[in-house]
Amino acid sequence: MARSPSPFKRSLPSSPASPAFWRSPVRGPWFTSVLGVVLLVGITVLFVTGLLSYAAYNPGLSPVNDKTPDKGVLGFYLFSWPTDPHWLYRLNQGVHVTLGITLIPVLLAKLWSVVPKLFALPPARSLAHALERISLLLLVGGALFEFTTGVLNVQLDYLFPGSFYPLHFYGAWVFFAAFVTHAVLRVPAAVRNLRGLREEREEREEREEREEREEPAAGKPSRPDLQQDLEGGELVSPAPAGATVSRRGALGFVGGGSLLLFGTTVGQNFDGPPRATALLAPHGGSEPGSGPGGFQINKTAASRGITAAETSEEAWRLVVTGRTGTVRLSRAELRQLPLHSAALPIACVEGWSTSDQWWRGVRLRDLAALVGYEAEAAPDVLVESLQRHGAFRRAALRANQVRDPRSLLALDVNGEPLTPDHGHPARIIVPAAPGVLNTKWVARMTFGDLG
Ligand SMILES: Nc1nc2c(c(=O)[nH]1)N[C@H]1C(S)=C(S)[C@@H](COP(=O)(O)O)O[C@H]1N2
Ligand SMILES: [Mo]
Repeated sequence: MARSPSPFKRSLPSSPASPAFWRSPVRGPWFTSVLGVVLLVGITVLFVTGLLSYAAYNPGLSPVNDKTPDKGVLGFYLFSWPTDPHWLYRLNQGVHVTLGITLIPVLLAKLWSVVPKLFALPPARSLAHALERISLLLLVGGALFEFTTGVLNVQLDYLFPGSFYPLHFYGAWVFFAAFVTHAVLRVPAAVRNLRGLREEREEREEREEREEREEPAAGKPSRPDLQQDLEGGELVSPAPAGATVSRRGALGFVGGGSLLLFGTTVGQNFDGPPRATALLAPHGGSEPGSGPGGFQINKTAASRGITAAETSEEAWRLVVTGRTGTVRLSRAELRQLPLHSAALPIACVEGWSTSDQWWRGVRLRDLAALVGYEAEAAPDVLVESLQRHGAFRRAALRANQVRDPRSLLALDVNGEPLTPDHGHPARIIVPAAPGVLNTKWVARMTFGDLG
């Protein structure tokens, strides 16, 4: 039986450099412009919350909290992270991580929508065109790098401990420089496209209404794709395959993906039943259980090599050093000092946080007073844990954090002594600070100006 030759087979180009190679009818300026405008807003928020998160880590207290070389140049904006409002880091990091994860489908769809341009030949038509394409490589590479390192860090428990910060931080600057260049070049066109398309649609609807009233058209002729005439019209396939979904439908699909990621992530910012909905969020490798210590645990005592022998009443002593020398305190002696309470959350850089917990312990500024500092003139402090290996066994706090009356060396949480996993015999808790500064199993505190 003779078959009629397919009209496409012959003409289908095999090279991705040819526009006709790309056949999805979804590609076009509208789809790309909508996604671009969403990313413009979203990535700007990611950049700002990211820089703030970095400031909250106190990288200026070198070389303890962060060892990124050249952070002095890129960190020109750094400032003493405030202690108010006490949920500041919880909000900042919740937005940074949740929004970053939610934007993944938008980013992927945006890259997909412009992928034909990646293959366009010649590679450069002019110097300006060459520069633009290089900036696009930095943009795409930077976006993939920032999203990948971010997700790996959140999901895989600090895959690059120590090196994650410099990677993500340098990457953010490179990426954002390319992003700003791209936005300056492209946003005007995206906005014109969206505005033009809306006006065009309104006009057409009016015209169609009028036509229907005057002479009901039988079988309207199909219109050419108007998007070809817009900026970025070369994205429209010259040989589109049959549509399986409308452009709006495709956008809805992307939005649905984002909503799904959001819905399975956002719960990690809350205690109780919402946390169980955070299917995609890692749980730090341990179940918090119930009772006073029943809130999220990042690293367990066992996993950090903390033993019952070294935290016992007999063995453990807090060593506090300052201007007037060194003081050693047992847990019983710490309990003789004035004890204060504060309701504060744990908010991890990974993007999970707890509600406020009731902490009770000795004010950091009262400990500073034991070694020769007026409470109002307390300096920075270096806090070191019993932990011998691994990240986060020591952290530095700034004077403004030490002086805040809610900053405690906590002995109890929610009315009971700390559990081993939450830092027994004593841990730091500071308002508005990232969890990483709330050192557990504290052994030594050294007061003095650090940098
Ligand atoms: N000694 C020590 N303290 C530590 C850590 C650690 O690994 N070792 N992890 C920190 C991090 S990253 C966080 S988010 C909080 C978590 O406290 P939690 O386990 O009580 O919720 O503890 C901080 N204190
Ligand atoms: Mo953390």
